[in-house]
Amino acid sequence: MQALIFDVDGTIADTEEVHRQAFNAAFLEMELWWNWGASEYMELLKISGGPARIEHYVAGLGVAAAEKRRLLGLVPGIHRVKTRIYHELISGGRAAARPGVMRLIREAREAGLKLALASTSSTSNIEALVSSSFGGKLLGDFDAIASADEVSHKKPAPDLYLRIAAQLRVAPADCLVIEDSENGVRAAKAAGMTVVATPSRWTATQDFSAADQVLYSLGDPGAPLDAVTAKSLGATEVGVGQLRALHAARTAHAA
Ligand code: XBP
Ligand code: MG
Repeated sequence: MQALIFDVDGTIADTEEVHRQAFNAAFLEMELWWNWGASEYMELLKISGGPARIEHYVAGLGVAAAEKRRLLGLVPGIHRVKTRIYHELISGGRAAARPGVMRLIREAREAGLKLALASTSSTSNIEALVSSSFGGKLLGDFDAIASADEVSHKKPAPDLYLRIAAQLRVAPADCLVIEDSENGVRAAKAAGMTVVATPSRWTATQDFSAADQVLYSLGDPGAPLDAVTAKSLGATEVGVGQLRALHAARTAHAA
């Protein structure tokens, strides 16, 4: 294993509640009568990418075809308003880092692994989140940051992960990915990488059978792994050693 790649939304921080609030605030600001509740948003999260998510929602509205076309024409503007509001909310520190993420980034850096972020969201959203929830200097810890802005096919297509591997100059088989969603796991697996799923409350009902390991937390001294997981991993938190073992086991299995 030579590189550790983190998905962003839902993986390094629980951002989806902030995204949901930003979508709803944008709908209000643009005088649309939409409001995405938590359970509806859990369903909509199966569509990667904000613009596509709004389009999917419009397609399901019971309105005349001409009205649907008009609403679809508004999507880019709605998403721009949503992104502005998301930046305002996120810079207020709304999304806390998930347990173990900061620790694992530090340990991976000390172990000489290459580090990257891969998100379906935009580069500006990634920078706003990392600056507000991790301290701006952490951005410098990443050897590559890739976002949906740079690829034509979003997760579950492998494009974003293949792009990251190329930027890192590491073979996909030598990369391990941490992801919170089924689309993300499928994208990384399609790219030929080892994948550890860390479902969030928003993705807990999705199918993670394609993942090489499913963990509900990476663990931290203050938030140790549950006893069953700790016993199977031989540790109360996931460190570089545990990830190396997972990667080796998957590589041996694939051989
Ligand atoms: C999660 C997504 C994004 C966010 C919303 O991305 O699918 O669409 O939900 O952000 P990740 P945008 O792959 O990082 O989990 O509105 O900017 O798309
Ligand atoms: Mg995610």
